[in-house]
Amino acid sequence: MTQTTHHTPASTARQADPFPVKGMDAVVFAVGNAKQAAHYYSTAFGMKLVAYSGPENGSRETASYVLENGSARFVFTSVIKPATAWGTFLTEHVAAHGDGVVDLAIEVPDARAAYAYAIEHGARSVAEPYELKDEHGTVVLAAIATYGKTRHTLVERTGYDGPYLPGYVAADPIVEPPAQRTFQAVDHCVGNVELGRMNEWVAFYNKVMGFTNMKEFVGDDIATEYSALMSKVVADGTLKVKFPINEPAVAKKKSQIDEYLEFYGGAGVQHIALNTNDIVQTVRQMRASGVQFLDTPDSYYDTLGEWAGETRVPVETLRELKILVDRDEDGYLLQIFTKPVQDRPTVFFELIERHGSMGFGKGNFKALFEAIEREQAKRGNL
Ligand code: TYF
Ligand code: FE
Repeated sequence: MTQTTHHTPASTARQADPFPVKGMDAVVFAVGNAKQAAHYYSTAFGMKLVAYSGPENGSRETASYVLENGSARFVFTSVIKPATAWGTFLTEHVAAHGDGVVDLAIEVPDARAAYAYAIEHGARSVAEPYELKDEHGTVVLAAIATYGKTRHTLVERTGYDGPYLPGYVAADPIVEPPAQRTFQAVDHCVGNVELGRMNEWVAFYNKVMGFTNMKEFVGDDIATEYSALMSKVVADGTLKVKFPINEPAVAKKKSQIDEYLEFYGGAGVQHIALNTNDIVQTVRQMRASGVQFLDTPDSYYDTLGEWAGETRVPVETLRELKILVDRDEDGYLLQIFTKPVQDRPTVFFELIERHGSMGFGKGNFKALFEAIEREQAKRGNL
């Protein structure tokens, strides 16, 4: 059911890494009300507010809240009164797309070099390299365009010791973060692109960032059978930054990707997957805080042991919390998906606990896509 592509060995990729990255720097969301979003991601997702930029510290155009959980960093920005092209962009973005991701920022050791490589290999410039300075040091930033209106800001922050970027001040947590961390890193960031454009965007990451294709993808056979989508994954040579790209497939039912494209108003970020070391505790906590997860039928758990084997979590606990399991030659993973986190059926989150497997849950695609289709049907979009 899955096919295998050639995967560049990590050692080869390291030797000649044309586009070294340190990891994800931040996922930046443009939202209608950043103050309330910061509250939700604090109380429901267990993140911690660490930095703020707004009128009180000289930013009269936008309010931005920076939340962290381990190395995962989310920034929520909303417009107070547009004054520059950035304020106009954000206003129009929220009007057209609802709450969504405007920037998958990547931390790089050398932003000027990364930007130059990307532009040389066909990237469209959004911002030429520039420096921001304050008493904590200097940050170099540059930005290139990706699918839809999404961008990748390239962030060079080595030696900078401020709470986020110059222009931000440290902020106290909104609530006391949970005693046990809910998640600690961004595992992967998924984009939905228009029908027929997946390979173009995969080629973009191959060329512009030297990313290679990971072996897991949804082929034509799966697409027409039940998934109604095609998917390929690109990653940097160290697998710290992983970007699956989906496109709709023509199948028996209306694709979940078509639903996203219709309601988002074009291509954009579909889901952000977050690494957790204790998915059971995290799901319990998030459910108790009101986060809604996709349902999984009991029949999934009735046959789970036969193919997934033993995991560190008893099947009855997985069944209770609707956590999914997948296993491959390298190990297993536990994962679960939230329902969309805004009124539009667009952006959602995944929690993933990896035990060796570097896959994305291909064994769950059928169960997962059926669960998504049940939600689509409730919304009248199937
Ligand atoms: O990131 C992935 O590939 C998995 C599976 O619409 C997935 O999380 C793929 C497509 C999709 C939802 C989940
Ligand atoms: Fe995922």
